[in-house]
Amino acid sequence: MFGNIVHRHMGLSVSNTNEYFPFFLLLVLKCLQARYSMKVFYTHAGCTLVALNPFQPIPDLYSLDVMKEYHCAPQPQEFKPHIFIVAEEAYRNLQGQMEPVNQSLVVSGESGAGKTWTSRCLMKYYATVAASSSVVKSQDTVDRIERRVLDSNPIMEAFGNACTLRNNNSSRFGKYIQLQLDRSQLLVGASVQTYLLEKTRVACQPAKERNFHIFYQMMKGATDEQRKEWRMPKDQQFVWLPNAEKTLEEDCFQETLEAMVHLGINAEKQGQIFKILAGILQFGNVNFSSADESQPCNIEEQSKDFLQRAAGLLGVPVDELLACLRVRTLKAGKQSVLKPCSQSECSVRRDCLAKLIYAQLFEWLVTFINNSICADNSIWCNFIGLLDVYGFECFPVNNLEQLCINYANEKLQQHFVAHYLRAQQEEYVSEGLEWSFVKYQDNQNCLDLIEGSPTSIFSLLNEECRLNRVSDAKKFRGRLEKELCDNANISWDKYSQEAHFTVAHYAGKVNYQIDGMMEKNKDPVPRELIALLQKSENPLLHQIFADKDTENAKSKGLSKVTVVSKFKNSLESLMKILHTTTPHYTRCIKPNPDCKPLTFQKEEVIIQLKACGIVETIHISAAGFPISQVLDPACQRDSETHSTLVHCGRTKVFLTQSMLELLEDQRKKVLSQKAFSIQCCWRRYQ
Ligand code: AD9
Ligand code: MG
Repeated sequence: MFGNIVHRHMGLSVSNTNEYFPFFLLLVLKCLQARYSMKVFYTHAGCTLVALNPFQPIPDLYSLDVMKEYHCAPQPQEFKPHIFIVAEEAYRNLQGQMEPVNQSLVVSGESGAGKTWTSRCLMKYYATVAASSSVVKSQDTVDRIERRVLDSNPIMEAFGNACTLRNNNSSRFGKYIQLQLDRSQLLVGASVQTYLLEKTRVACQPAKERNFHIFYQMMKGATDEQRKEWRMPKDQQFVWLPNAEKTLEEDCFQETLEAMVHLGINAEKQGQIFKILAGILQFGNVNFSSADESQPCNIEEQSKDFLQRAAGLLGVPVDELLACLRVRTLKAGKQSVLKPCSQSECSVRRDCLAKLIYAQLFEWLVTFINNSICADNSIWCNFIGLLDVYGFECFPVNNLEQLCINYANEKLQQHFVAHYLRAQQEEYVSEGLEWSFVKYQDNQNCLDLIEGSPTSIFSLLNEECRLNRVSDAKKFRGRLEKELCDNANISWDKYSQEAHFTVAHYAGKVNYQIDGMMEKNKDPVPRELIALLQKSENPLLHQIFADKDTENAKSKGLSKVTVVSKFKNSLESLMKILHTTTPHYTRCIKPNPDCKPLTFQKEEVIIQLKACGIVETIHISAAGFPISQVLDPACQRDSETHSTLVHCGRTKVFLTQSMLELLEDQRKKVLSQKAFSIQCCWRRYQ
């Protein structure tokens, strides 16, 4: 849509477009604002779809009828821009091909922009248009695979989303879900891959933010009987349950429970899950005290009841639980030495236990969901992948969690740059087309800074962890300054003594606090804690930890690999998968920072448009040739043959969007004439 405006009405030639960037940016902004005021939330921008968040439900925008309309249209592209066009395009790309390329729908945007909402819409779309009607009729709805795939959402959001300063339903984990389709294009299953859950939130909620939704759902939705069983009286204040008075749509326990039933988590398993969660919650009210930090400490008197309840709920002996929290076991050869912990060490161990249990429970849930929805390999042949990760974040205080989240967003941006902005233009050049390169913001330098080798923020963090010494944040700042001073994307406030650093991300500058970063990266798990949980009488907790080897550091799921190394590897695997698929990009834009309905703040939007390279995308689409077809070798010739609408490259012919539309019109005319003459012939012979 923007491409056409630029090309048709601006009369700009390919060579002079770079100079007009600021002007185009304003043009795009004005256009989006005008559309937003008319409640038009989707706009095509080159190869991407821009989705503006209305921050209020829009009746009928995603109804069954609308889905059908887009699905049944011969040319959905001719309809109003909509997320269903993207969905349909990916779906049709798999149709009728001998060896179709799997598809990926990459949804990006900053926190609160609407990625998770969009992913849910896409899942509903496929669950509707790709549903097998015969299955619908013959089976109970609970058994239907489409239902189960959709039901994975409320569960994963209950356990993995939380209310933050940026978004009441903020995803605190990344998710790539592959919708599996059979030969007849029917949805037969799905598999979910998750990325780095922000588990620190269990034990530490930033000011004005909340813990994961599931805890509030339990607190608000439990029956009196459950409350008793879970030791959660209505008037109990839990330290790890701040801002419980906030009413959120997401606090819907019943929906989570129903989804669990649909996925096969029976009442007994549910009971075990909620006891574990209730046990975690009790930990928050357990405090330790000592005369001074150097002295061994003990549990505070008023905390004893909470510890007792936690032990009961987790099914472990209370004295052993207390011993694990208070005393460290040091291995010296074959001998073990017991060392009492200081007050702060005890609190760290308490938090570590809570985080460990929660993260492993989340992992168990994801595995359970996968077992319930994943189709057998022999049944499915292609997939459509939906990527929904946590969006770019900048809070008053940012630490390793934000560094990882923003790094993931840098990787996605790099995928877009590499796949579209760079690859497309390089292809024009290699095909011998006359092309003046459209400049774009490449974020490679920022990625080198974060993950590059030999020296980067990640490598220095890992080195610090390997040295296994007490980390000093100020010294680490000094190391970063010395080792990374050549990279323009990192800076420091020279006048501040604080241990911090600032990274200039593609989406904006973020100031990171170094304090605590090294410890979070190490993420040490004392083996006594695992040994304790293995003794649990809660069958689920016992099962979760049964195969965790306490002696071998590289045991399953609890390896000594640092957090950033693990995250980097998992994102690299994701990128490899994405590179094998045909990507479709949707850019969600947050029109105001306060999540107010139908409020468009130009300053907010322009920053996001600039950051994601939307103008460059439009330029390349408008001035370039979004459609290319491989030439028959017999017709190959010099690249001299070109017009403004068609260019013949060395091996491909390139068409502009307008040329394609022209050809499509011609094709339709010819086809309708043929249909007419066939009809005439038919009548003559009748
Ligand atoms: V985060 O990176 O996980 O913190 P997201 O996922 O980008 O973020 P989300 O999808 O959760 O944001 O959207 C934020 C809120 O905007 C939702 O809870 C809805 O209340 C609202 N929203 C988003 N998209 C739409 C929409 N198309 N129609 C109506 C919407 N409301
Ligand atoms: Mg989200």
